[in-house]
Amino acid sequence: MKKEGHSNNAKDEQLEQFRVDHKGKKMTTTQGLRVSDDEHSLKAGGRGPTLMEDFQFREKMTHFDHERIPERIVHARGFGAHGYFQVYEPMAEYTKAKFLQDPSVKTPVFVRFSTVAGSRGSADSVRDVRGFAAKFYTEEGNYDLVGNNIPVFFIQDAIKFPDLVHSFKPEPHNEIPQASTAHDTFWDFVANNTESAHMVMWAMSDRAIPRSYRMMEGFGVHTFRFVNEQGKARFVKFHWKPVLGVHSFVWDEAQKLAGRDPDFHRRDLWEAIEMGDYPEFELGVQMIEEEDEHTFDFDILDPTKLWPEEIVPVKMIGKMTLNRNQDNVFAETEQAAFHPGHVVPGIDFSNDPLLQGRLFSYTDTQLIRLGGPNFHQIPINRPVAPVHNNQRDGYHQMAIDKGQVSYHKNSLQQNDPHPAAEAEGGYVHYQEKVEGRKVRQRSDSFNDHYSQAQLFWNSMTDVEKQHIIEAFHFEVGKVKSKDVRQQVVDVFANVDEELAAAIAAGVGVKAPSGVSASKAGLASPALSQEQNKKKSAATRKVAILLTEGYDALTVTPMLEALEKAGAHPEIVSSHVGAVKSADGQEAEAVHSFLTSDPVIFDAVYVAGGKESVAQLKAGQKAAEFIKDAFKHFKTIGAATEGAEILAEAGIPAGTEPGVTVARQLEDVQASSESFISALAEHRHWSRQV
Ligand code: HDD
Repeated sequence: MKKEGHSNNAKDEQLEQFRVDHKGKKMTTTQGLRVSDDEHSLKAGGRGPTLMEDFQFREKMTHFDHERIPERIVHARGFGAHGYFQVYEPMAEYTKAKFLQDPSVKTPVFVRFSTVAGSRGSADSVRDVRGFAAKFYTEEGNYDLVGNNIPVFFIQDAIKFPDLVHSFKPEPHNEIPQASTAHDTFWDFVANNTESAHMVMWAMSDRAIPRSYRMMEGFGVHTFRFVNEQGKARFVKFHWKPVLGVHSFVWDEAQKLAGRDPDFHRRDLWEAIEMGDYPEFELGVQMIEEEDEHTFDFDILDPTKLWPEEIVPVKMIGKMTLNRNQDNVFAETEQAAFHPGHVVPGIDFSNDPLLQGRLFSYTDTQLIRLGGPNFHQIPINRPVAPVHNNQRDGYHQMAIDKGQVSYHKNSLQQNDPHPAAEAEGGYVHYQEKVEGRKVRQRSDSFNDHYSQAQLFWNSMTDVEKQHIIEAFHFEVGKVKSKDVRQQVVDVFANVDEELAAAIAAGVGVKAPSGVSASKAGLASPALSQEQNKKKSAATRKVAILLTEGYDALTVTPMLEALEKAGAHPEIVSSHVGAVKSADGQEAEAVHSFLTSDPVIFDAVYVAGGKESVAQLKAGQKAAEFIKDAFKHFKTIGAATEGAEILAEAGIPAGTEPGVTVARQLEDVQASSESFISALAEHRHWSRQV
């Protein structure tokens, strides 16, 4: 049975062959033998020892003992979803990639979002970079865009990747801390490998605590190449832009969420898809002509540099829609094997030394993680394009390759399978002319570590700057070595003196002196998420606080307004289950104050009704709920007696931004509309907390 939302595309049909539905079936062993009893091992007498003969026990236990595979060395914690991609218009002028030509074609995709540092069971809401890996199942083979939600990287050369990762993973002597860069070794790495300065600025910004996987950008990071049918190449960078806009948590909320709902992001993605709020991302490209390669004040091969959108505009070329949840997390998310080297004709690499190293690492890691060279045959990894070559055997071989011949060239099979000419879709690498001496070196053009870190800082609004400073205070404040803390401050003085002084003030070290003045003013407004905020209440979760005896007239108009805006109200009450209004209507509370928390909602509304409000006051939890939501700059509303809870929470209604109160019943309608407009603002930073 296909679930609603199944996309019925070529990949889905392929996966269907592997799906197993156990409903209504008899239990068997893995050999297909029917099982008569699955409760008792085979014993010599009811109290006697288990017999060696018990093949059923042995099989069940052995399988269980082998259920786990190694987690990913980075990006271990992740969650995937299926969907499709459609191009807006033919891209033939720039690339011959077939999936980028016909707007009527829906190319199946599987996307895996992830955190980077934490283990597979770590919390979703930690401060970290997010992975954004998309697999396009094109008719020319799989194309993987394996990116992050930050457009630059910490290092410039892949040979440093193991060092970087060792520094941010838990420290080896005591395996502390989990899923966090707030410790000595990471900041020691940063201070002594200053190419990381730019990415660290992003990692300390709100980008590293996204509200949802559905509300973050994605970037291919590296410079790739587009090549068209005529063989003309252009440099290209890839962007994913979320249709809902980019939104983040506040840090206190993110930390609380790690306890209240460590699965927040996967739950959010799963539920959005189940409810039909299909996440959408537009794909954009920035392109640079080959002849302009050296015309910028940064090297386009340097992965610690972005191309400011004001200089190289992003052309939106298509849209991805995620419309189907996976059936089995292990089979799909866990076994998905991405690789930046999975390309199709029309997409090629650049000499970015980080990308070049990645082209080795990804297959290598799958060999250990997925147990051998046939991981491409695992259902989620299979291309929808046919596979024919002379690769044979190996662990977990699923194909039954027929015939006598498994080599090339041959005469016994008329040279089949035979290579395809370029015109037949054979992949031909772009014939870039390269020459040089063999050297272990980095180009001098990679030496500027600070200009773009500064550009990022200059592009932030005051609130965003404040959040960055607070993030530094938290992270560097956790570093035990005073010497490392001082080094960090000294390094960031190269980015901005004010920033460095502000960091120093929070982490007990000296502010820098005698550092050269910062380059005045260069900014890229596109980098600020506040300045580019998309206002919408769609898909937001709103807690409606009420209990027995609530006034339904204060609830119905609000529920209608929220539904119209595409938001999702959920009732939080003193108990889970049916709640009766004063006039005998019934509402279903899906949460109690015990099972929920303000951090899982975007806004809170307190219903009116004498009896309900009196009970909420007596229970004390409602005022606490409101206080936290207020502290996290969220929209708060109340009607009639509900305003008493706001007063109890110490919120001066009517004067604070994002707080709407309907004093009279006749105001509820208008107040609901103001509530929706406030909700669309996402946060109310001008609030004094
Ligand atoms: Fe990587 C996984 C993204 C640099 C080596 N990487 C991995 C994933 C993402 C990225 C999203 C998770 C894929 C999934 O969901 O399964 N990695 C990036 C980006 C980078 C980057 C955007 C810089 C621009 N990575 C990078 C370097 C190396 C690696 C320089 C090594 C030379 N990455 C790996 C890996 C992983 C991986 C060890 C772990 C699991 C996997 O590949 O499949 O091979």
